[in-house]
Amino acid sequence: MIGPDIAGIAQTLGAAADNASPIPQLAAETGLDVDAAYAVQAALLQRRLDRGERLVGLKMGLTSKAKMAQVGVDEVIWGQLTDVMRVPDGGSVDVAAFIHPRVEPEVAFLLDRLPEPGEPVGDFTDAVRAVAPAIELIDSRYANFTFSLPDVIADNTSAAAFVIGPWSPVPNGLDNLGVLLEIDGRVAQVGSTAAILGDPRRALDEGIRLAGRHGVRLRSGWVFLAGAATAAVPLRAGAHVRATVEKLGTVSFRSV
Ligand code: OOG
Ligand code: MG
Repeated sequence: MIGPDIAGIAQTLGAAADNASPIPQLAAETGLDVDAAYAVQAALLQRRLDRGERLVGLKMGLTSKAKMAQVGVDEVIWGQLTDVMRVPDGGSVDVAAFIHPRVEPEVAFLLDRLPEPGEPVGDFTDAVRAVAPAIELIDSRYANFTFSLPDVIADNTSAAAFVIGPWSPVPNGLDNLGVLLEIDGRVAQVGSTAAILGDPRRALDEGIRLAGRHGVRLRSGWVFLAGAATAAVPLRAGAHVRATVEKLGTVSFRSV
């Protein structure tokens, strides 16, 4: 049997992102399973590297029940972040570059000394140099923001842009910090880091394990997004978006 056309699907998804133009879901029709979907994601990343982008980190997706329920997919997934997706703290983003952008509050880790493949993360403070509040801007390339598990994996887990706040040393506990997302000064979501796999530190173990299955090894100096603690909120033009994580501070950007 001939398998799905990995390069062709990556091309379709890449063009949808470049043109901010939605496409129908494609996994069922093309017979894409989870492994093939990660192969599409790898091809999409290669397409970005070929045009000069740099791989700067890894993001986890669907590490909280709120997120799983919002999109109707209940498996932890991961995607890849490049330098052009990074928006400076306090910077601005043009919503016209996206199809139907949403924002979600996250916790970011700055990676330091990672274990060898197959080894567990020993001391978290060896593996992670610093932590920061973050905002992820997600933008599914599928119409109506609707997808299956392999669809969203192939689409680099809806990764579109991210903003990292000030880095702080790793605090004593990360497992029960209040999380707030505000739009134009109004509360849009409230939650706790406990929503992220019970403790966002667990997201790193999962990231190392799941990405390792597909030959992706996390690197010192990378940014790691542990996944949203709350559901995502649609982003319109002219909004001021701010996320606050207790003990870690705030991060913000504006949309135009
Ligand atoms: C998939 C990406 C999920 C998260 O933090 O849970 C994600 C999506 O919701 O489109 O980034
Ligand atoms: Mg996210």
